[in-house]
Amino acid sequence: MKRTRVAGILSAAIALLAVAVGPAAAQPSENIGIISSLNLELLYVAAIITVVVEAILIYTVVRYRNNDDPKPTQENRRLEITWTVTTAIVLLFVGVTAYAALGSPLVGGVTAAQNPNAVEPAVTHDYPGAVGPSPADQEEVLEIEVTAQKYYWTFNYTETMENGNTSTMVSMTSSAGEPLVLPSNRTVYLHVTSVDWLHAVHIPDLGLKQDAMPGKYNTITTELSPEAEGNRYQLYCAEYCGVGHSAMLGEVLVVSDDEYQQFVEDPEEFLANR
Ligand SMILES: [Cu+2]
Repeated sequence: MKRTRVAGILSAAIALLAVAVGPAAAQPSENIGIISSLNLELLYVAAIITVVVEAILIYTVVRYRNNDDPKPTQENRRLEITWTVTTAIVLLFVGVTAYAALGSPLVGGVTAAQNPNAVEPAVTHDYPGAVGPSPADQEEVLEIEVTAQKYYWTFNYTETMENGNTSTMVSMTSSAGEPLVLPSNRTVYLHVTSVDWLHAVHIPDLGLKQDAMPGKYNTITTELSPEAEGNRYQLYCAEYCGVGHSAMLGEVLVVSDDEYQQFVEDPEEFLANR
């Protein structure tokens, strides 16, 4: 049975591809690496399906072009099982690969369930939703509060003091042309919120996107690769928020850990030389 064979080949090809698609080339952040790999996997599978479907279509048109008396297909159980099972395999593949990507904190955000013993997040507003790092990672994780407001962004570089309160080391605003400065090779937590209404932070090249909601924090995380050092990335507002929305922009500047220490010690001096 030809159709069964085609379905078998298709299923085998999808399974092979799922194994064969390796990690994408060096990316500026782990987040965008995961998203790009998922896109590629889905694209390869979609390309194979397109070729198979078009081949069957063209074959059918050519093969039966002189049939002046076509008969409708009567019940064909084998055909029905084939197209049901093939579709199920494709949907399962899409679901499982997408779930694997979305389940990562780098794509789906940091949740309390993933950090059950999390320390208090270093945030300045009394809003719920922010998730702090686990105690073992507390020293290593850099926490930054990203606050949206009509029509600019505030970046608060925060830390937890010994008495448990949050102190802000540095505060920068996009309206003053100041970038969000991120060190490479270090886990960064961005606690995203808004003080008026809905906005959304979006840094497409780094694979970062999250809603900024009033009265609530959403925590996202990233780790930037050393190849991104010295680069600037565009930050957008991705939620239509009013007349100033299209100008609600910012920049992300990636630096080395040493440069980041210089920045925290004297932000004005550091940024003046950039
Ligand atoms: Cu907006």
